[in-house]
Amino acid sequence: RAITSLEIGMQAPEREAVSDQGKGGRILLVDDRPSSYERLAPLLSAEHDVDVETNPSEALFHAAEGNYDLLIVSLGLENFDGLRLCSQARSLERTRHVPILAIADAENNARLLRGLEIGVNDYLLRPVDKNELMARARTQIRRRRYTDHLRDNVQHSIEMAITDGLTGLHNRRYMESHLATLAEQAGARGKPLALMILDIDFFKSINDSYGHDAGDDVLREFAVRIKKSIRGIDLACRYGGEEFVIVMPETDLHVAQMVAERLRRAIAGEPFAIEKGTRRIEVTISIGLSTLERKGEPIPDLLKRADTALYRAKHDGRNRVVA
Ligand code: GH3
Ligand code: MG
Ligand code: MG
Ligand code: MG
Repeated sequence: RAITSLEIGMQAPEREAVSDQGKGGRILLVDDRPSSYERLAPLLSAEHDVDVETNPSEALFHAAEGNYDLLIVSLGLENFDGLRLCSQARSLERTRHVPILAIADAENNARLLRGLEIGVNDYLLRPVDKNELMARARTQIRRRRYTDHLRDNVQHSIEMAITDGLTGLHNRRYMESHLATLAEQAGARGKPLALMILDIDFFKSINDSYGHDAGDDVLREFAVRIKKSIRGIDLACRYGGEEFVIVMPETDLHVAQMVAERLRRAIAGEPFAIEKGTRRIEVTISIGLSTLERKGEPIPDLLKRADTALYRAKHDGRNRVVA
């Protein structure tokens, strides 16, 4: 029986988790007692890459910069509070997901419990048993790799769900879920909001004359030019086949008209390369503009007005901006 791609996708990480021995990890050992780290570091080094940080005030920085698979923190440090380091590591973006293995003295139960509360993943009691140290380090490193893998998969799925595959712009679903928020924010802050629908003129005849691949080239290049002409806070998406929408927060009609006109010229003024750059063709677009008229105005009304304006731009001869 053939294995389906779905099964492969589901089983791969589990297989990896089983076969991954948790060896060869990058470990940062934070410990300022020579009697302790001089014993632990060589043990760990037999299987892993180990850095020792004996200066506690540098430890967080070191941990954030070093891309570690595991932090081993000695809680009984002489000169500083290991627990505080653990809690800081948990709140810092760069170290949030790095597992922490704490080493504590048996008599200091309260500190140990506190450590587990703030996100220490596992602990060892002194005197540290060699086999226990190695096994717990491996377990944490293995889990870290597995959860990294899962997180990458989830992130990838989310990106796929909100991105248009052809152009790399956001897709319609993302735009629609975001537009309401942007409109609400604009309303609440008393700021303007502009929206434009851009539609390639006679796109069907580009496909008919030069083929579907050439049409796709035009769509991709169009998206590149859109990205170049908008700000970071603007939201651009491929709304449908050869229709795009740009939402511009904090932009009034006058400014939006200038942006739209600049974009129209950026398209009409520079021919598009197709057929692997061997041919260049003229492309024009029409743009319909609308702005938020009042607080709480329904999004469909905003889109409808831009669409009506676009229809007029087409009707009036194309290659133009209508508000
Ligand atoms: P107008 O100036 O009125 O906008 O005319 P038009 O030809 O651009 O408009 P129409 O809506 O009739 O045609 C749009 C065409 O876009 C039809 C469809 O085959 C094509 N199309 C839609 N999505 C894609 C795509 O992803 N790739 C390519 N190459 N063509 C596409
Ligand atoms: Mg059309
Ligand atoms: Mg069109
Ligand atoms: Mg169209």
